[in-house]
Amino acid sequence: MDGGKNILQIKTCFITGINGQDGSYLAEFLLSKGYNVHGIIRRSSVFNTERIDHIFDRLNLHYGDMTDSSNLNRLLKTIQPDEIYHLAAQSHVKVSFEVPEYTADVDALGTLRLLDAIRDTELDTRFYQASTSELFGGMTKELMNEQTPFHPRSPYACAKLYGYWITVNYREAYNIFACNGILFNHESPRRGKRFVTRKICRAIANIERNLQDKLYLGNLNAMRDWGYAPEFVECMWRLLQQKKPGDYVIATGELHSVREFVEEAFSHVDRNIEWRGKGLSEKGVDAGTGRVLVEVNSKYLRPTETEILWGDASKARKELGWKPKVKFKSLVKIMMDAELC
Ligand code: NAP
Ligand code: G4F
Repeated sequence: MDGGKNILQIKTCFITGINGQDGSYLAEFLLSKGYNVHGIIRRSSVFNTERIDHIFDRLNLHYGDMTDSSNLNRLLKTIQPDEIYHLAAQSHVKVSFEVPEYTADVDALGTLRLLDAIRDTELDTRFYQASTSELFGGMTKELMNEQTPFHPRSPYACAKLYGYWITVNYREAYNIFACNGILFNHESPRRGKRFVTRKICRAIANIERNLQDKLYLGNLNAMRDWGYAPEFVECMWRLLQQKKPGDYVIATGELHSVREFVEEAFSHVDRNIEWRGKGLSEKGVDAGTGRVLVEVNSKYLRPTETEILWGDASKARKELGWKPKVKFKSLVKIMMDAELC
C-alpha cells in the first residue's frame, strides 16, 4: 500500500529457450500471471517462432545465444529480470552423441555463462535450471527421487550434470536463489518432431493419410514416466515462488514402455498392434489386416541407453502442492487428437 493506493507489482521474467516446447507453454503461463515476459531466440534462416506466434505481440524477444556471454550479460543488465527460466539446450540425447562438444558448450557452459552473468551484474533475481531425469541414467527399475545417485549415460546427460552442480554451487557460493527442476519426460502436441512420442503420433496420422508406409523406431523396451508439458512448466514457476531455493524431482510416477506408447497410440485409429519376431527383426503388425506398420531400425539405437526413468515427485507434491492430472492414456489421446485433426 502506498498513500492508500495499491501498487501493482509487475514482475519481469527472462526465458531462454522461449520458442521450444516448454518455453512456449511457460511464456503463456507467465503472461497469464501478468508477467512482463522477455526471451531469447536464435537467428535462423527460416522462421523458428511457430510455437509462440500466437503470443508474439505480447512478448519481448531478443536475439541471443547460450554460447555468447557478452550478449547474456548485456541482456541481463538491460532487462533486470526478477526471475530467470533457463530452458535453452541442445536437448536431444541421441544427437548429443554426434555433437558432444557443442552439447557441452551450450548445455553445461551455457548454464555457467548465465549464472556468471547474474554474479557479474549482482542482480537480485531467481534462477531456474532445466535439469533432467537423464542425470539418473536409468539402469535399474526403481523410483528415482532427489536422493538417487546420478549416473549420466550420454554427452547430453553429462553436460546437464555440470549444469545441475554449477547451479547448486552458485547457490552455495554466492547466495543466488538458484533451483534445479529435475524433470522427467514431458510431452505435448508441441513436442519436437524427433522425440519418440511425437514421432509415433505423427507417423500414425501420416500412415492413416497414406503419406507414410510404416514407422521405424529404435529401442522399443525403453521405459519412461511421460507427463504433460503444460502441467510441468507450472512447477518451474512454483519452484521460484518458494521461501528457500531447492532441487525438486517432477514426474507423474507412472511408467510405460515405448512399445506400450505405440500400442496405445495406434488404438486411436482402431488398429490393434501384434508384435512378431525379436530384436532388430521385431515388427509391429496390424492384427486386423496383417500389414506391417512398425519396424526396428538400428540407426535409432544409442551407444549407451537410459533404459528406465521413473520418478517419485513426493517432495514436489508436499512442498510445491503440485500433482499432475494428465497421465499416460490422456496424454496419448491429447497428442493423437492433435495429429489427427
Ligand atoms: P526443446 O523443445 O528442444 O527447446 C530447446 C530450446 O533451446 C529451443 O528454444 C532452442 O532454440 C533453444 N536453444 C538450443 N540451443 C540454443 C543456444 N545455443 N542458444 C539459445 N537457445 C538455444 O526442449 P524442451 O523440451 O522445451 O526442453 C526445455 C529444457 O528442459 C531443455 O533444457 C531440456 O534439456 C530440458 N528438459 C526437457 C525435458 C522434456 O521431457 N521435454 C525433460 C527434462 C529436461 P532453437 O529453436 O533455436 O533450436
Ligand atoms: O523421446 P526421446 O528421444 O527422449 P529422451 O531420450 O528420454 O530425452 C528426453 O527426455 C529427457 C528427460 O528424461 C530430457 F532431458 C531430454 O532433453 C529429452 O527431452 O527417447 C525416449 C526413449 C529413449 O529410450 C529412446 O532410445 O525412446 C527410445 N526410442 C526408441 N525409438 C526412440 C526411438 N527415441 C527417439 N527419439 N526416436 C526413436 O525412433
